[in-house]
Amino acid sequence: MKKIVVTGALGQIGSELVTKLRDVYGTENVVATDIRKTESDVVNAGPFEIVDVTDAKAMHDITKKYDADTLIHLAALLSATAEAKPLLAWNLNMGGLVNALEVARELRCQFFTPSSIGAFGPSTPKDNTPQDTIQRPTTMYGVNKVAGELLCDYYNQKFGVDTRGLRFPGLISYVAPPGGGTTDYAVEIYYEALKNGRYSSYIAAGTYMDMMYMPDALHAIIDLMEADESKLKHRNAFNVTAMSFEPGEIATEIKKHIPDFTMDYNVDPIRQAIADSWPNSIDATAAKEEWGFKVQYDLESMTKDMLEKLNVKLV
Ligand code: AKB
Repeated sequence: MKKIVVTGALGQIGSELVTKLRDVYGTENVVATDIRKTESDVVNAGPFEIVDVTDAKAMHDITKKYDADTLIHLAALLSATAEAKPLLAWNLNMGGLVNALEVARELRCQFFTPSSIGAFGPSTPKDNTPQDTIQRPTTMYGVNKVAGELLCDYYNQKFGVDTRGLRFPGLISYVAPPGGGTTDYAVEIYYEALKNGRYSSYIAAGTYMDMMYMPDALHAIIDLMEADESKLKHRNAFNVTAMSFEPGEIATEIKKHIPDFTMDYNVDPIRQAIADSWPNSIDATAAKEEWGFKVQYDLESMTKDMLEKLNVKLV
């Protein structure tokens, strides 16, 4: 049985991944860590420790204390926040990652950290973006993600650490709201549709980005971590996606459930520029071939589920 430490456990992915991992591997075998504490199941329903990922010793001590063999490193700033605070992003995203990799090296842990579609840039082919292609991002977040992919490759090649990672698209979930991302509009729109019947999109009409529903993202992390290592050629940076849409298309889908829903646009130039530098849609063939990546949800089934679950949550 795995013994797993998760950093950034109260963030958008961690809030659901910890619960899922506890279901699969047993509550006592999944240690959630974050820089803060909240009244939530992640904190109250199993082992939880406060850890600042820029504190290498603290991360090492907690991983050792629980005798963990797996480290899932999620703590990071997302794209829009990183663009507003580039130096903080460099220090947290890169400093945290190198500390986590050092712990994995010293304590011989299997390692996972997410990359992103943000690892691509304006000179990357925009449609059906290949697995192996040009990566010259123009955002601090993208610079962190490319450097992170390379650093994880380095720790594998140089020290034999079993590092694995996914280039996630925008993740959509009804559990924990995202914070500071460019794709967050595709989460906010569901909340606003249910609460106010309208939404003002900060992303312009016609801007396509890849997205995935959180249950598929959680499956993908576990499937990749369980995959036969000998089959992984792209171990740290698999393109994964479930759908690609622009704001008008998600609005049309929501209207099928809430006929009076309306959307207008109030474009945020900073987040729009980030979105414009990312692919329209990426190719996930390598993930399918090397470890059997698959998804359950498309825009239609995700929208139905999101609205049902959020409706229950918001009453
Ligand atoms: C963001 O928008 O910053 C993230 C991502 C695509 O990495 N959701």
